[in-house]
Amino acid sequence: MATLAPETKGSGFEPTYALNFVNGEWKESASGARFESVNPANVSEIVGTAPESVAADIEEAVRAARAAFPKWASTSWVRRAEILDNFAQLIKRDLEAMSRLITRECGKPINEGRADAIESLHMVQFAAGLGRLPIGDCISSEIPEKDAYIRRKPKGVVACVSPWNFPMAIPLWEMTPTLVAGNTVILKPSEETPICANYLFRLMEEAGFPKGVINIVHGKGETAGDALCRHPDVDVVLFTGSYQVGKLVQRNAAAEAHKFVATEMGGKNAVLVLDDADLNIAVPAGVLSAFKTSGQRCVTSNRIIVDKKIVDEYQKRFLDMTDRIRIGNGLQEDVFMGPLINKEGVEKYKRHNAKAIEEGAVVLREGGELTDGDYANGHFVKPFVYRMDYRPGTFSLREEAFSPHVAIIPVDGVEEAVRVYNDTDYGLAMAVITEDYRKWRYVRDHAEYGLGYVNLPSIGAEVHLPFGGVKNSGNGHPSAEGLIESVTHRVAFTVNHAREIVMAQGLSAKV
Ligand code: UN1
Repeated sequence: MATLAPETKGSGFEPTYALNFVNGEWKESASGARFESVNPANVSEIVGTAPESVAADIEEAVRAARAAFPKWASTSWVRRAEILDNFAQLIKRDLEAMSRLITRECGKPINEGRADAIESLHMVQFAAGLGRLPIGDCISSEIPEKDAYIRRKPKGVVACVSPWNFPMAIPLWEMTPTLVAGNTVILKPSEETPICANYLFRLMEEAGFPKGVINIVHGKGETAGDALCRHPDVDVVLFTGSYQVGKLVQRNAAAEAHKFVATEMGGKNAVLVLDDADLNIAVPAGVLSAFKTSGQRCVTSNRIIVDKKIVDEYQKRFLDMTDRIRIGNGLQEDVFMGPLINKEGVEKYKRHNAKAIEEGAVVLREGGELTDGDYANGHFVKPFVYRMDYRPGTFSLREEAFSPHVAIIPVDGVEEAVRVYNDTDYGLAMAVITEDYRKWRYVRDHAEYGLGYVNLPSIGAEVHLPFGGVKNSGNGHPSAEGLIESVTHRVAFTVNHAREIVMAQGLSAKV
């Protein structure tokens, strides 16, 4: 039975002992219960523990966020941005510690842990920069003496629900534009990565956010997350996670007319390798898209759609590169693929692999769990690679596996490549590999996605772009750069400078 190392027990300010942070105070949940967060590369290592929150904790957090809202909303954008800038400095100071914690808690290799921490830094810097940008527009009126403005106002109390695969960057995609715009937040982070979220809040407290402006409540999705998203005094829910849960959140939120929900959900993304592709780009683009984060990004490609003129050569080179992938504990620098997050992740991977075989996959690399030696204590699996001819309605070509599971699908020409790409209910990320500007333009205009790439993998978005998808991947309200639209109202405001009333549209002002 695993035990917590003595040096990791202690007060609320130790990174391994997460607490809720509500109204400027670190506290246990009302239930007093706690849960463990383990390292998926070695499940006998407890990364830390966190409170198991209940509805009473949510109630308190929403009340605190509501009470803090008026003062925060009337603080200037510049001042709010300065606090975010303090936060950015602290992230810089702690970058390496954050990177290692990310790797220990969610398993991704240290290079990816660092990328997550750097993406976190970039997000905070970007949000701080917004504080000195225009917050609206000045528009002329039909009547010369009238000035019309569009101004952005914060919406109020914003609930943020974040996943484990980017345990620092995604909470910050959600929270930082929200905060600079003058809203107050309550974060319910994934129960897989509470320690990363706790770390962020320790830094945010140090950065100097006033009490009640930032709140975190740990716990399970079905209890804490559900109570938070359903709370009638929450104005906005920002959700990143699975389609099934996102849909439920949207449905429940419809009970309140004022509540707005932005969802970022899954993807069944693809790399489209066209007949003129440079294979020196196409092969690594495929490998990175399929296997970075062990296939656990929502922008992971489970499909590589390859023109049949080059598919044999592509397949050979793709497999050669796949065979060079090192799998192991992500704290070792040369590891490319860490473990899956948990047992359920492994079960899902196996289910998808079995289904592909049942549907006629020609298996090229059989994948499977790694259980010997150092692998025995973690959720390690190998890449599963298969070739499959396209048939409409094929489960394994349409449903997200969230694991290193990838199909090579031969097609005939760019139009068929796009048709095959579009045959899924998702629409998040798409990459096309071609030297022909006419072809990528065709793909740009006919494929369904929120993030498109040419001669790149389907992963690796930067924070100064909107991040979101279409169809079942999201409800059209992207995160990161795109978030400000979801957390502000654009109000119309018109001022008359004349000494009489002159109406627009020729409307008579005579009484
Ligand atoms: C996710 O896929 O869950 O675009 C987030 C990327 C990262 C974020 C991915 N910047 O790959």
